[in-house]
Amino acid sequence: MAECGNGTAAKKLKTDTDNECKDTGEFLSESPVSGFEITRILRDSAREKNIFIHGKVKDQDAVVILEKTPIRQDTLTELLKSSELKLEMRNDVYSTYQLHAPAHLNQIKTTVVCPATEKHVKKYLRQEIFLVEESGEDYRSITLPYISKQSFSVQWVYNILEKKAEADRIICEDPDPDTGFVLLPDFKWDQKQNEDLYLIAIVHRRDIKSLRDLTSEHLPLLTNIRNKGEDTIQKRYSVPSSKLRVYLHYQPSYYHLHIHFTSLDYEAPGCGVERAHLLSDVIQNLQADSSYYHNRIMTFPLRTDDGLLLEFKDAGKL
Ligand code: GTA
Repeated sequence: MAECGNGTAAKKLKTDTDNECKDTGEFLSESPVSGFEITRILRDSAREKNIFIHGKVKDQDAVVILEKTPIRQDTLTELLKSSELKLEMRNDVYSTYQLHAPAHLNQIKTTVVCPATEKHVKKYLRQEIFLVEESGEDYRSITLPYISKQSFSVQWVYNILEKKAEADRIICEDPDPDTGFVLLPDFKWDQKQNEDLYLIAIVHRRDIKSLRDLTSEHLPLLTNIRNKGEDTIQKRYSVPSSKLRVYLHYQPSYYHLHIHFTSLDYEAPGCGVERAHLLSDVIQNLQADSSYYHNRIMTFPLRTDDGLLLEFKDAGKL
């Protein structure tokens, strides 16, 4: 693992020969999804080519996400050469086929959440969404009490910071307790191609829940993450800062400060204006006004049965 900013030679993206599941070790002898019993489809998208399924694994609730991965340019020649084609139709100069690719070029990214809580299930269920306007006072009287008792566990974050999980995936670390962070691939990115590059920087400090807690005191932390994160990504993946979307979510799902680094060419879930706040804007706003995020009205989307939406309704705010 490199120190942030001291990125070493560009990391090789996975090539054909790396492709036989060597990146995570080897094929599992027991698949965590083979005994999965489907309860219901939470949502699916033909355009995004993914499906979110709720079910049970050995009596435990689980969510499984299946997602077709992007077609990689570096495997095109092999894909076209070594696949079988089944003709669907031919008409004049037009013809369509089913291409049966070799297994190692035909993977489906699979995410398993098990045991899944009811909150996980609701998070992935397709639901109507509503915009909420939250003043600083609303945050302190409605949101903060709610998230203090209802938010997702951040144990996975502590596991990363303490090197109990994903230690071998860390791209770089700045260990400073005040301005330090860990940069690693987000679990939505399979690291096979830069087109959908997605990394997250997780701060070492454990006292910053979200954007709302940030003041000018945190500017050294934020600028450190921006500078070293962008520098490391440039050196490691040859992606310049002008091709990166660097942002924070409000509301986040996990209330431990983290910053999203995604490829500008990739429309990551949650990168829309109603949820994403560019890190460079956040830095400028705090430079202009230290209590900007303490006081301003924040607008964000909530799903129909999100408990926080109910709290806003009960308080007569909707
Ligand atoms: N490396 O264990 C982890 C881990 N977990 C549990 C979450 N993340 C992790 N990364 C690593 N290891 O980008 C990542 C998430 C996310 C970030 C948390 O941490 O992938 P956030 O607090 O702002 O919460 O960010 P957010 O954005 O709501 O989380 P998430 O999970 O990305 O959900 C947003 C939407 O993305 C979902 O509603 C869903 O539409 C979509 N989505 C979520 N997971 C997937 C997936 N696997 N495939 C496709 N779409 C997905």
